[in-house]
Amino acid sequence: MAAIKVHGTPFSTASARVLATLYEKEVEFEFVPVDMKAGEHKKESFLSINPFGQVPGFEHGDLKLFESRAITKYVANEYAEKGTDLVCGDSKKKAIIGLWMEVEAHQFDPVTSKLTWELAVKPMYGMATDKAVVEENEAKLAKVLDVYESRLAKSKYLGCESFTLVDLHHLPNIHYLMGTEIKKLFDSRPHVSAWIADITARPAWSKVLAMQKQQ
Ligand SMILES: N[C@@H](CCC(=O)N[C@@H](CS)C(=O)NCC(=O)O)C(=O)O
Repeated sequence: MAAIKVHGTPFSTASARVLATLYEKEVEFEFVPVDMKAGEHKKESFLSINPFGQVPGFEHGDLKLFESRAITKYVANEYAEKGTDLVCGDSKKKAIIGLWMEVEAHQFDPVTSKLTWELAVKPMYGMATDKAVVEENEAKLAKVLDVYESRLAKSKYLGCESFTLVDLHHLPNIHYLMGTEIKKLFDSRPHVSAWIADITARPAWSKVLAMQKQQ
């Protein structure tokens, strides 16, 4: 069986999503660091994997993929029998999981990515945070989290009663935002707060954080 290669950096939220999935599925892979500061992701060798010049890139034999959520779905299905079942249930349950994956991608990710950029990434590079962008997206996130609070009051995890890709996809942005003033939005919602404590304690996620520390 051909080896899996993940091209990226564990600090990138999209790369971290793929790494967490591989660790959950207990699938071996080779990590190929991409030096984004040196612009390696815009060079021809990387563009042959992701023509948009963004990490992560993924290779499994002659299969080349990009877009983190497409990669995590491939890994979860290809290795269905290994590690954690990340897609649980019959087709109706899978439809609900699909729905919440769309919610993460279209409601949660756009606002949390902006907040992560403004509050976690920009300060690391000595750049000034745009307070207006924070205010606007904080208000949007509060509304999204109200929906999550009500969903999590009825279901232990967002997709179904067990941990799935839906929950995993949230981990990277939550990780960054828990170190910022946005933490208060999560902490003030008891079911959201318990869900975050649960999903961030997963051993697979700790392995991604350990990769960040090694870089
Ligand atoms: N939707 C893409 C987003 C990929 C993405 O935005 N990657 C960022 C790092 S998290 C990147 O490569 N940024 C550099 C750039 O856009 O030039 C995915 O989920 O894979």
